[in-house]
Amino acid sequence: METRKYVTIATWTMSQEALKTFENVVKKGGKASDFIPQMVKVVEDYPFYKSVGYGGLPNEAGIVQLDAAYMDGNTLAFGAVAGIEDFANPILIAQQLSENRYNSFLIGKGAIDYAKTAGFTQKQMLSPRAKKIWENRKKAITDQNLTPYDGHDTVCILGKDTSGTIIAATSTSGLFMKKDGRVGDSPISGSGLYANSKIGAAAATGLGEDIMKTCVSYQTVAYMEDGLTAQQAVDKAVKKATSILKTQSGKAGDISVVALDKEGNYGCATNMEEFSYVVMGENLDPTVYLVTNTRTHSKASDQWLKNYYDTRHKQIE
Ligand code: SD4
Repeated sequence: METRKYVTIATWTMSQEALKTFENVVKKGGKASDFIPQMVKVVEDYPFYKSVGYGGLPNEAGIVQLDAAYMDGNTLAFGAVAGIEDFANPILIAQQLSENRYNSFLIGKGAIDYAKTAGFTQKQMLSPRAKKIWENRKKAITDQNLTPYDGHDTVCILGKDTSGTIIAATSTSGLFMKKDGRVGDSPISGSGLYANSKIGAAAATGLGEDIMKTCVSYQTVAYMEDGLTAQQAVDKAVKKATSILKTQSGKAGDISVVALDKEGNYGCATNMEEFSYVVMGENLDPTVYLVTNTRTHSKASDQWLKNYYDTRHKQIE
């Protein structure tokens, strides 16, 4: 039985504004292939999120290299870019590439040349704020002998529209202080995202190297195909990925996954202490929830949200 005619779920609180912006479009029967990339664009354009689009943190060499992907669950069309520099909205490039039968995933210079020829908006993506954070972090890594690889949040947005089309999209500046040319899971089908309108969709955020070892997005969709709901599937997939990694490699990085199924149920699971996600749908206003690695879900309080936004907008010394 169909639970919700339409539903959208996104990783991290940073997606809240994007979902709110398109709430009416979604309700009025907008197409997920239109509104999902536009929602991701809102997050890419927002300068205070240090892990996506403009304001995203640069790699070890001080260059912002972005990854993004788009998947259409009706046709399984898939497009992606990796390590793209100086373009405002990698998600729009990924979506256009998904229309290609061949050459639908481009990296580095090839992606840049394609985007230039296609006329996508060019932009210097290193914001003054991101540059400062990068400089401070570089110094802290040397002074305090810290591990450079933390502070990374990919925006993943999944949507089922009133026609039953399911779309998945991701966009990220990747792992903080990544090496030049490093690509994570976000633009990789089955790892960072997967969508099939006949079943459901899933998308992941966390340590790309570990997500790619477990293909957790595909695994989540496969569990839905076996008959599990979005929440049951995502719980099982995150648990399995974490346990395989711990057993076979000795450790598991952060993995958080959002999912929705064709009935319009949504789900989210994490192996982190706390992870935030945003949902919106039929009879469901845009709401931020917190999930824990013990599978409790609770609505984020006003105070929690205030602290979140205060931290994001804090002056960087
Ligand atoms: C990556 N998975 O490049 C991305 C980063 C991320 O939350 O999602 N962080 O590995």
